[in-house]
Amino acid sequence: MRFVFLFFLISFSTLAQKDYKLWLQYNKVANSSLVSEYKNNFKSIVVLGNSETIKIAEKELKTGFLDMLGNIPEIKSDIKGECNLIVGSQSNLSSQIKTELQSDLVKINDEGFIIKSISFKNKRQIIITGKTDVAVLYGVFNFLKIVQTNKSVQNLNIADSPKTNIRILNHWDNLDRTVERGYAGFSLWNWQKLPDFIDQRYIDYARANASIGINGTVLTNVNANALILTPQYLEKVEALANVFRPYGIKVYLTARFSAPIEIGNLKTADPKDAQVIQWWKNKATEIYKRIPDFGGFLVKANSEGQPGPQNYGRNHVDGANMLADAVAPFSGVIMWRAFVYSEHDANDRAKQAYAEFQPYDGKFKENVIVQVKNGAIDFQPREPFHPLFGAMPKTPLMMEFQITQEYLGFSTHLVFLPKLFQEVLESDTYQKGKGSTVAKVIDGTLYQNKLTGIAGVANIGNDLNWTGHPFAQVNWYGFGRLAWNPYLDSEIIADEWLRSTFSNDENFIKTVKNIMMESREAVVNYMTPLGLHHIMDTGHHYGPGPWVSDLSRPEWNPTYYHKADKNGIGFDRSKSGTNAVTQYATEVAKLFDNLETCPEKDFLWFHHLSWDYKLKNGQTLWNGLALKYQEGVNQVREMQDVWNETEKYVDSERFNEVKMLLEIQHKEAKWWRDACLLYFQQFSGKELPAGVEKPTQTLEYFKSLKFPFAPGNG
Ligand code: GCW
Repeated sequence: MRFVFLFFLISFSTLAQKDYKLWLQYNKVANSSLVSEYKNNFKSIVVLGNSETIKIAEKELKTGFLDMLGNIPEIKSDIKGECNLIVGSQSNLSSQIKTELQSDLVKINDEGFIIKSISFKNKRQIIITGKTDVAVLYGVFNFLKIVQTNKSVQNLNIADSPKTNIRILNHWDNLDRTVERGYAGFSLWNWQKLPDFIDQRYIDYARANASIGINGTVLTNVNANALILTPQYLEKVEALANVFRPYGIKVYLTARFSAPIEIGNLKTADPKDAQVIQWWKNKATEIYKRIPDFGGFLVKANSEGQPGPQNYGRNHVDGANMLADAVAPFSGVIMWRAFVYSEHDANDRAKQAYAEFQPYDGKFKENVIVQVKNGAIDFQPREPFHPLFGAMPKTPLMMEFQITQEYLGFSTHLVFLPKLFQEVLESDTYQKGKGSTVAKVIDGTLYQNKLTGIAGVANIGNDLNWTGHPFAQVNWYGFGRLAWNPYLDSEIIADEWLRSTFSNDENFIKTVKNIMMESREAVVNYMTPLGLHHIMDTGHHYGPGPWVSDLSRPEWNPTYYHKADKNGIGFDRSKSGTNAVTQYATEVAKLFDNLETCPEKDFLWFHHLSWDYKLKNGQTLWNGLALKYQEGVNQVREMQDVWNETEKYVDSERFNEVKMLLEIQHKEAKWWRDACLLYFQQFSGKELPAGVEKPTQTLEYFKSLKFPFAPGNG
C-alpha cells in the first residue's frame, strides 16, 4: 500500500508540468556523495510548534526531501538521537539551544532566520529558527535551496534578515480578469468563483512568493475600480487573505480616490470634506474587521486621468494623509505613487514628478510611503535612476520596478531583469555624499527611515508557466531576492535560479548564465541604445514606433523623446536644455551634464548630439548607433546558439519553448534594428556602416504594421 502511494506521488510529481513548478523543481540530487552527506546530516527532522505556517514548513521539507533525496527522514517531536534537523521558532527552542544561538538571535529581525549546524551535547544538529513562524518558513525554503543548489551542509552558519519591510507585488489586474501590461494570460484571481472556490493556484502562488520572501500583494490595478471596496468583493478579498496569511503574505488593495462618490453615494471625494474623511474611516474599519492584517492601500492619483485630491484643489499630501489617518488605527500603510506628469505642463516630463513631490518632503504622515519608479520616465530598457531617490530625506520612498516587460519585449523576449534592477540599486545619488546609493535610500539606512519597501509590477498570469516565458520566471524570482536584499549580485541570482529551475550541471550553468547576464544589454542595444527611450509603438508599446507624432498628449509621442532632426538626435536635458540634470545632487548633475563624463549609455537621454559626434571608440554617433542596433541582434543570435546546445540538460518541453521564443526575439530584434535605423537615416542622411546588415523591409512596411489586439492594452 505504502509502495503504491509512493509510486503515485513520484509519478505524479514527474508528470506535473515542469514550467509550473517554477524554481521549486526539487530535482533529484545526482551526486551520490552529496546525497550521503545530506542523509547523514539529517537522519530525522524535529518539528516544533503546530501553527498552519509550521505545518506548511514541514510539508515543504517532506516534498523537498522526497523529490531530491528519494525519501523522507523520520519526523519527530523531540530531540533524542543524533543528527537532527530541528525546525521551529525561537520560543519553541530549549533554553540550551537558545543560549547556543544567542549571538545569532540578536542579529535577526522578526522575519530573519538562522540556519546553523551546532554540536549540542556531543550531537550534531542543524537548527532552522527565527523569531516568528514565518521566519522559520523562510529558513526552510532557504535550507532547501542549499540542497537544490547542491551545496554542502557540513558547517552551516547563516543568519539572514530582509533589509526592507514591504516586499510586494503590484498586480495590475482588473476585475474582468484582464491584466494591464500583462503578457501571461488572464488574472489569477477568479472573482466570479471566489470566495467559495479556492483555486489550488492561490496556494501555489503564495508558496512561490514565500520561498523568495515576498510578504505582500496588491491584488488590483492602480488604474483602480472602486467596486473592489464593496462588501461583495471584500468577501472575496478576505478569502484570498486567508489563503495567503500562513505564508506570511499580506493583502493590499488599490483605492480609487473617487470611491466615496462611486460606491458611497457622496457628492464629493474632497479629502478635506468631513463626510469623505468619515467614509474612508468606516471603509477601513469594515475591511479590517474582515482582514485584521490587511496591509493598506496603493494609490495612483491625478496621474494619467485617475481621480485624486487635485480634482478638489487639494494636493498629494492632503490625499495621502487623509487615507493614512483612516488606516493608522489598524497599523495600515498608504503607498502613494509619485508617477505623475501632466499634458498641461510644458515642462520636460522627466522633471515633473520631482518638481511636484520633492517640496512635500517631511509633510506626509508616518504611515505613508511614496512609491517611485526606478526612472523618471517609465520603465524603459535603460533609464538613469529617478532624481527623487535621496532627495526626500524626511520621507520614506519605496522602489517600484516593473517585472512585467511592457517595454522590454513582452513575454517573448528573454531579458534577465535583475541586472537592470541591480544597476539602479547600485547607482550613487550622492545626496549624502559619495556612497549614497539608491539601495541605501530604499532600505532606510541612508536616512534612518523606519518604513521601507520595494514593489514589483507582477508578470504573473494564468498561463501554465505563470509568466509566459520560462525565463520570465527569473524576473519574479530575482525581484523577490533583491527585495529581501537590495545588495545582492544579480549573477548570484541567475546562478541559484538556474540550478533550482533547470540543472546543476556546470556546463549548462556557465553558458546559460552568460547569456542571461548579457540579455539586458542586448535588449537595450536592439531597442534603445545610447540613451534613447520611449520610441516604442504607441498605446500597446509593442515593437518600434519612432515615427509616431500625432498623439494628443505631446509626451506620448516617441518624437518628443528622440528629437531626431538633420542636426542630430537626443533629448537635451543638460543645462543648455531642459536642465533636468540639476534635479540630481551636484556631483551627479555635473557628471551627466558634461559630455566628457556622461556615460555613453546615457548620452541621448541627456544630450542632443550631432550625427557626426565622435564616440569614445572613434565612431561617429550615426555609425555607433547603427552598430549598437546590430550588436543587439548579434547578441540574440548568440543566445540562440548557446540555447541550442542545452538540449541534453533540459526537458524537451522547456527546451522547445525557449527555442521558439528566442526565434521570435531574433525576428523582433531585427524588426527593431531595421525600423529604427531606416527611420533615423532619413535625418542623418548617411549610409549604414560596414557590419550592419541590410534592412529586411522598407520603412513604409514597418510603419504600416498595426496591432489592434496586442495584449495588455485593455
Ligand atoms: O507604464 C505606464 C503604463 C500604464 C500604467 C502606468 C502606471 C497602470 O503604460 O499602463 O498604468 O504606467 O504606472 O500607472
